[in-house]
Amino acid sequence: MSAILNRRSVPQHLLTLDHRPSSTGIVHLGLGNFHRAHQAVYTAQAGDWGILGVASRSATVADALNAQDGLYSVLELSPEGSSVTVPGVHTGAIVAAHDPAAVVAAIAAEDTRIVSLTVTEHGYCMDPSSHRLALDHPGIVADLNSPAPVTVIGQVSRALELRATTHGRPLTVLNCDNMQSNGTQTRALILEFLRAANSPAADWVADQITFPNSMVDRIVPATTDAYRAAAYELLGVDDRITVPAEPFTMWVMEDRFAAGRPAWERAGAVFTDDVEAYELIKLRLLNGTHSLIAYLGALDGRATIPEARAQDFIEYAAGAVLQDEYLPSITLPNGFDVEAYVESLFQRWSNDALGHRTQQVGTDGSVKLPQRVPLPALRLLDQGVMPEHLALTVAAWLCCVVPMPGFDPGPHAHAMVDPARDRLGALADGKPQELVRKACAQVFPTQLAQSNEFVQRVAEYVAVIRTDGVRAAARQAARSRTPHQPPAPPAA
Ligand code: CS2
Repeated sequence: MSAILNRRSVPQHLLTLDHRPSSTGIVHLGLGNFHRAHQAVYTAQAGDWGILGVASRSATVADALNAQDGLYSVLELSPEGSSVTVPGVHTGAIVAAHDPAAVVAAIAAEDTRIVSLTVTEHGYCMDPSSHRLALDHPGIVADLNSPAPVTVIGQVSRALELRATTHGRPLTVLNCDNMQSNGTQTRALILEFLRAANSPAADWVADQITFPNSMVDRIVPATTDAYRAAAYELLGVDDRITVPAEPFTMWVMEDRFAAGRPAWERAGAVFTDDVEAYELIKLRLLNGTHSLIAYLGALDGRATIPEARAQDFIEYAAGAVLQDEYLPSITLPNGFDVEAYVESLFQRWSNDALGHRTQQVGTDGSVKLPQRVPLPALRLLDQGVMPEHLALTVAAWLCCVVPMPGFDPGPHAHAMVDPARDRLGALADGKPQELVRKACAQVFPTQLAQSNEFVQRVAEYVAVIRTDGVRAAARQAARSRTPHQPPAPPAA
């Protein structure tokens, strides 16, 4: 049996932080692959800031991380080659579902200066129509009456309350999920929770706690045995929890930290007040287009994003949704080279050494698409233009996760996990028009769900995918496309 990765067996030259961190300044909720290939990598390069990792439910990563002395490897993969590093920045790991009170205590500890979050879009318990806290969410209902909260919003809120009533030290809550205005939204959700709980700490939180907005970016697939074997080749020891990642990485955030922060700029993080523009660029051009590639790809039998993107009809649809429908909805920061950015996106989606799966990007569409599709779609609808490829995105998603009777979307679509799958599945027996109308009402903000023309167009694409296949639907969208006209230059 080969040796396990730990402080004794790790090849020292691969360690980013060469000593065990002396204290825990950051409590991080969401110990998935993304955090471990992104924020943890930046933190390891930024000095002596330890991270306590909190897994939400599964003990797999937390147990392995503890057994490996807080170590794991990041396996960087590209067609040019592969390499591995070991950040070495975690001081331990716990599982929230096993011990919610320990999570509250860790966030409330005096030494904790930042609580950061990658709990995915559905970890925030938002009402899809209003984007406010879902006060009827069973977890929120329970947390409003319990000292051992089960939701992330409940855990952070109760911990802030505890800080307020004990040592009173400020803290930063840093959302690192793909949500628009992620810091501002988190602040609103936490204040809503505290006010609904009649907590006297609400005003203290509003004053003392900062919630910087941030944009995070790195493509990070799920770990498989093939990645573990590749990491073993480079490490010479076994790492049960290696994280595969692309070489590209980007992090842009507001510099509003109430109790200090690591020098993340040493690792290339950018601090700016103009985060919203970067968030929109990332959420729409990358994530929005990614969703379309994933759903079209899965319906076309493609296992990975690079295989999907290599199909001419998908490359065309990706270019169309990006150029005609997402890009015009964004005001670019001064000096931003959008052509180079778009070219780099297509290159990143072509990384076949990474093999990012369509199933992974297609997972959780009911909570990802509301962050990506509605505002750009409404903007065009207001101008009298039908956003054909956004309608196709929604139709392809529905065909993947709520296939109508007699339609088999294939194995990659079946493998997509979606919190709304069962709820929406009950709608599959009706006509496409009914299915789409009810599904949009459950998932999207009211304004989009009530756009009859949009709902009608999505339903048409659902019907075409079902009877003639995804390629026929993409051909129809290409024929109906309204290419974006850049605004005319002002008259001299
Ligand atoms: C993807 C993202 O799964 C998805 O929806 O679009 O996880 C994407 O890979 C990352 O945001 C890249 O930074």
